[in-house]
Amino acid sequence: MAEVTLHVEGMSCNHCKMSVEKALKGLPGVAAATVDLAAKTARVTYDPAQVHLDAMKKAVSDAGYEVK
Ligand SMILES: [Cu+2]
Repeated sequence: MAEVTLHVEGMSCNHCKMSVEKALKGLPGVAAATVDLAAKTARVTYDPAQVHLDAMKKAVSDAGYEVK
């Protein structure tokens, strides 16, 4: 398992936090996703053999937020 911290723009409330976490956790290969609203980050634990950063960025942007 690998871990990455994404910088996510556009999150303002707990609903946003849930949306981003849900979007990331919905990807095959993502084991855990934890958003820190104040820090505007999402910490993702994932299997690099199954999922790549591009897919995470796309999932977050599809949910309406932006990975910087
Ligand atoms: Cu919100």
